[in-house]
Amino acid sequence: MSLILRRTEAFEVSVSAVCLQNWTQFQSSRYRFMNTANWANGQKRCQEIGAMLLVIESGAENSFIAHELRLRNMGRAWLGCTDVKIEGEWVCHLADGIRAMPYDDWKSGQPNNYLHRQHCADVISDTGKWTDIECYHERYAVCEINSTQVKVPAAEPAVVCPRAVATSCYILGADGRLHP
Ligand SMILES: [Ca+2]
Ligand SMILES: [Ca+2]
Repeated sequence: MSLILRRTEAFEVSVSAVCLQNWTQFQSSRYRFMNTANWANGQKRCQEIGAMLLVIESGAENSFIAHELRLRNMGRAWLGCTDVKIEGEWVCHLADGIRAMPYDDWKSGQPNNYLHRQHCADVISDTGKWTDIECYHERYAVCEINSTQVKVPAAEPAVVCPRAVATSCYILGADGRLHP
């Protein structure tokens, strides 16, 4: 019984180790850079791959993301943060719930809630500065997974791990290290 359980755990770890190669790492987070979508659809696509829209928590992370966006020729990307519920009260959607915005880098004059309908936040890759805009706009979706809470959904391996790649999976040994 316990042997079977251990084998299952090892398999899950091996799948995560391979699949997460498609993600870009910075500190304790991994990111996947997706196509444009409106805010709600961007969040939905991230959730479908076990992630959430990017939430930036430090100046270092902000600079990293702006740089990665520029490398990909991506102009503006969503942040997983809105003030749609209470105007001016910015909150961010994390895997374990909604929290007050942990960090901000608003562009001068932003957020301005122009025409009283700008309730989603985006980051501009050129400067790393943020603006509030209408949530229906199309922006790149950057999905983020915190490595400390990695949960690769069952559907993910079939999509991103071709059979040839899966043969190089790693097994988590009893010593806590990954082995080929
Ligand atoms: Ca607003
Ligand atoms: Ca604005």
